[in-house]
Amino acid sequence: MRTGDIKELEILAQKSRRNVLRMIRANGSGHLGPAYSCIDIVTALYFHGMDVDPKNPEKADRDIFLLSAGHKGMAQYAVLAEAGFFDKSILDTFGQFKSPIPGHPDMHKLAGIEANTGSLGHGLNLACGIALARKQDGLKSRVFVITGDGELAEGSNWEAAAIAAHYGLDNLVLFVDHNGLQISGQTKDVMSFEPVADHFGGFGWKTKEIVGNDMKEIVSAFDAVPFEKGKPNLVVANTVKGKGFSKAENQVDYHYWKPSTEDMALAEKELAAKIAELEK
Ligand SMILES: Cc1ncc(C[n+]2csc(CCOP(=O)(O)OP(=O)(O)O)c2C)c(N)n1
Ligand SMILES: [Mg+2]
Repeated sequence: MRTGDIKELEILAQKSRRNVLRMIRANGSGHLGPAYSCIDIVTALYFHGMDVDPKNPEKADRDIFLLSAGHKGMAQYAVLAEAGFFDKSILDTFGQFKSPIPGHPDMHKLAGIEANTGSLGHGLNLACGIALARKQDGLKSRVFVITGDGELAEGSNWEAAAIAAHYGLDNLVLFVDHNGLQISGQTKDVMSFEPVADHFGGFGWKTKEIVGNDMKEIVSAFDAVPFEKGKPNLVVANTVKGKGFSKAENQVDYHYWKPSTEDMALAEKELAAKIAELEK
């Protein structure tokens, strides 16, 4: 299903957040903050932006999505389940031995996952190779990537930034989940690449800046691709880590969450109220 209806997309994003809670409930813990930060973007990718088919996940001319920041994997699983790539009952196996949805995405375990990620700093490089090959094969399909902002500390990203510009990969779209936090603190203290847009712009990318939890802004960024013929596309998505659970928003401690019974109940209650409000 593809839709441009903003409210419909917002509901799908909240239902995907509900899937994240289901996985954490089953496993006992998970990367809540990172998943909630980017889940609006992932929802828009699958339900608005990308040409993918849950019934034919390997179709040759599909758009490709690489979740370079693999620790956000629950966001992708949640949306894939909502989109019908797999049965929702599988969400209850998250993180368990032999589950198709391990802590970090594994392309050999689940249809719809295009690469193994989790070791930060590799997705953009893979994406460059795929985008270049697709151009050379004359395919119209595009390659979408999400990295974290802390992830930009990996130097490999900057080789990829140069390569993408050199080869004029205007079929490559990078979303930087710009939430200002990484695993152990604020990106500005740990390793800063501000302003992110200027750094990529310096390599020759065409850039846009949006509020990355605002569905309307995400959709209009998608619709504007390619931003300029012959240039790779960067969207600096200003997000809130943990967006969608009041206690987690902008809190580094919720990077990895092992919820108490009370906190899980609160997160579920807040989400149910949001979904009910949107569905009114
Ligand atoms: C190569 C590598 N180094 C370190 C880690 C450990 N690690 C996991 S998440 C994370 C922080 C990532 O921060 P950011 O990219 O901002 O993502 P966010 O937590 O905001 O989702 C780190 C350092 C890793 N997964 N891979
Ligand atoms: Mg971050």
